[in-house]
Amino acid sequence: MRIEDIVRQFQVEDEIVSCEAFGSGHINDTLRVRFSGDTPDMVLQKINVSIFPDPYGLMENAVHVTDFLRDKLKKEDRDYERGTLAFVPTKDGRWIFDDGEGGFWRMSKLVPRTMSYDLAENAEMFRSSGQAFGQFMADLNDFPAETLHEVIPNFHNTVKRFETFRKSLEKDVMGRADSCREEIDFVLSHEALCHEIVDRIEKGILPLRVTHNDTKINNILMDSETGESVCIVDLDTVMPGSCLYDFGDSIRFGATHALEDETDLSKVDVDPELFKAYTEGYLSTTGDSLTAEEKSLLVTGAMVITFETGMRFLTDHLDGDVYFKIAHEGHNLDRARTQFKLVRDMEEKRDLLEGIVNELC
Ligand code: GN1
Ligand code: MG
Repeated sequence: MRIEDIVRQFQVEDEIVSCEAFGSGHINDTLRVRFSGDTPDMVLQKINVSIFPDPYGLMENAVHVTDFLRDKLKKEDRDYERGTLAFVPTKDGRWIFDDGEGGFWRMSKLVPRTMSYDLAENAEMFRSSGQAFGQFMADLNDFPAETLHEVIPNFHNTVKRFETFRKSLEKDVMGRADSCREEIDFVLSHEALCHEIVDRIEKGILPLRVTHNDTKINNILMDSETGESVCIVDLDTVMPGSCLYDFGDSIRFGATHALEDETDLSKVDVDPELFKAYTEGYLSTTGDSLTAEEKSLLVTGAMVITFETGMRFLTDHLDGDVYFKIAHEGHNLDRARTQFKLVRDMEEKRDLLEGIVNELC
């Protein structure tokens, strides 16, 4: 089906003027669509159903969460027009258009006058992203978690991720294991890390909250003039989880000056100043809702999710790149290497990072 015909299924009247690839996600295909007339630009996404097998459940979550947030923003006199995503229904009133060829599409309004960044331009921007993700969690504190579909079961179950890694290593379908022994050994020697959060959730020591689960800085739209955080996007993985994964994932991706796939590992490390800025922002909005246990495990959370993400990239490299989109052969291995370098750096800087958290708590 042509893109024009797909766009026409949604409740927009004007004609398409252009359509271009948008954003830097690794899973879904994302397009920015411009129209003639007054119709604002839209974001059209093809949901990757081999990863999200229940696109209807996924959209039910996303619409429920954005409606909930919009109501709250309105009541509290905050920017409800730009502060949360607005999805556009199809002409027959659904949130998904099934093109009959395996494509499941959704559309949302592009949030005007915003930009997203793969790296924070400065500490202030990163602090603002911490505030926004903390606020997101605080805003969803009274969201009815039991109504959410678990779109990807065990998404951040690091112990299960480790088992999956081991199976892929045993199979070694691409015959790649020999060429990444160092990275494999890194994973195998860090098995204990997988239990830090999972075991505490199971024992009831850590609470489950409604979490975002993909808190990369590029999942926040920033005001193009002021650089302030405006809107959190990519609500596909909003599910019950631990805030430690959310906090940690932001640190993993953003408290460094290197991209996720940087090949010069000497550039890959955690910048304590960025770490401090994010933590300050996050704690300013999560406030009293974090438990003492959660606060004491923030650095651990960063290490666990960085390790988990590296392990997922390495698993996909061994599997033959069937999950994350790649731009070249070995791309997932490059990504795994940056993550493991970050874990090593966090291990070295652990006391320093813990000191920063203690000062701020
Ligand atoms: C994927 O598609 P994207 O970039 O939003 C992945 C996240 C990873 C991230 C690594 C559903 O997110 O879990 O942390 O790549 N999303 C899914 O950059 O697996
Ligand atoms: Mg995502």
